Amino acid sequence: MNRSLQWDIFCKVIDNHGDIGVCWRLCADLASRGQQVRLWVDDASALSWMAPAGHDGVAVLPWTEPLDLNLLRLDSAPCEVLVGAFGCQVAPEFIAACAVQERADGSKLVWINLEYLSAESYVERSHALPSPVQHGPAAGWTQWFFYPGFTPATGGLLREPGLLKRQALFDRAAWLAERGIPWRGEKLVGLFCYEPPALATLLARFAQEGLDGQPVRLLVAAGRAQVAVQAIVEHEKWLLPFPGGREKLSISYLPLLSQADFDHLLWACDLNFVRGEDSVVRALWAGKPLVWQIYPQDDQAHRAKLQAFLDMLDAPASLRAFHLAWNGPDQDLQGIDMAPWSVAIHAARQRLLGQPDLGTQLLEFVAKKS
Ligand code: TRH
Repeated sequence: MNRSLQWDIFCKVIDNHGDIGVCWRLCADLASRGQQVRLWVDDASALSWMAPAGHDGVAVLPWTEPLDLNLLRLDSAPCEVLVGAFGCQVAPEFIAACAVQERADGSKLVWINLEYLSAESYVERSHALPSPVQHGPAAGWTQWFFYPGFTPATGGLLREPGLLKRQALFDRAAWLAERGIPWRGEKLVGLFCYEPPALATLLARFAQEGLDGQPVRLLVAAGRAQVAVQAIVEHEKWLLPFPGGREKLSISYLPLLSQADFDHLLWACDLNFVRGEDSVVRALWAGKPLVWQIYPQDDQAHRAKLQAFLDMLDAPASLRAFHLAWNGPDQDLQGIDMAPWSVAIHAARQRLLGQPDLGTQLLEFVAKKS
């Protein structure tokens, strides 16, 4: 059992839900292992649906500029681990307050820069490297880079204790009934995406062929995925070229789900389309064939990142081709080949389950550095 420490995690919401999604998951994971966590976030609005019940041991505090230090009882609960998520610049007034505290009682804090997830090789080289602080009130401290990743030489993936047990107890028919989703045994396909140019082709494919010769029920996540699908299917003539299309493809639009319930969606589906960095990891744990829409970057850096992910999966040719099309600018789409995709994801999941998870590794890392 790790000693209980006071963590302060800083998160800036850039866009979409990944920054707050990963930070919340980390906070809840740490708290469930007996840690005390303050999450400082500039926009906590998504937590109202992502984590409506909050979590014991996690306090969510507004990251205003300047930070309201009255919210902080450093005297009663000094920061012992400081985490800046995804390259954000931790509030300087917070660091100054910690420095005063450190001088007053001789306490030492561990400062972590939590980086984005990637399967690229630089991650192994960069993980756990120190960066000495040269200037300001924290001069002389060290920041440590902590890189999540897919190999034992990285910081690992978030996988909270109890995940596999919850998954084993999951009852898909009961969950669908609770959610009011009609289900007549169709193949269930989860759709969480941005606006892939090939989306119309995918919908047409399902309306023509279903999936693996069976009808499809598409479960569309709230937000951008829903808007993108509706923009296509609400065109009154869209089904005309597909005789019988209404029997082959049904669509259910989902409300915003809590993170726990978003997992249920991934576990319920036979095939998961996911996007960004948190849902792809959750889809890996779900263990069903998955297609990832990577978060696009202006400098095209996401292309190498996608290749590295496919290499990590040891993806069969059809899964690679489908990913390249789904993430590409064109409307073409290759075939869906469920059996080999399933084998690849299952093998990756088994391998990744054999590696220590991120929360465990972070606690060990901090214990060594404090
Ligand atoms: O929303 P995203 O596209 O987030 C992105 C990426 O992480 C990207 O790398 C990052 O730079 C950018 O944000 C700023 O996809 P992601 O990462 O899967 O995050 C979605 C979160 O939202 C995830 O924690 C699951 C959660 N979610 C729910 O809890 N319920 C829902 O109904 C939905 C649709 C999502």
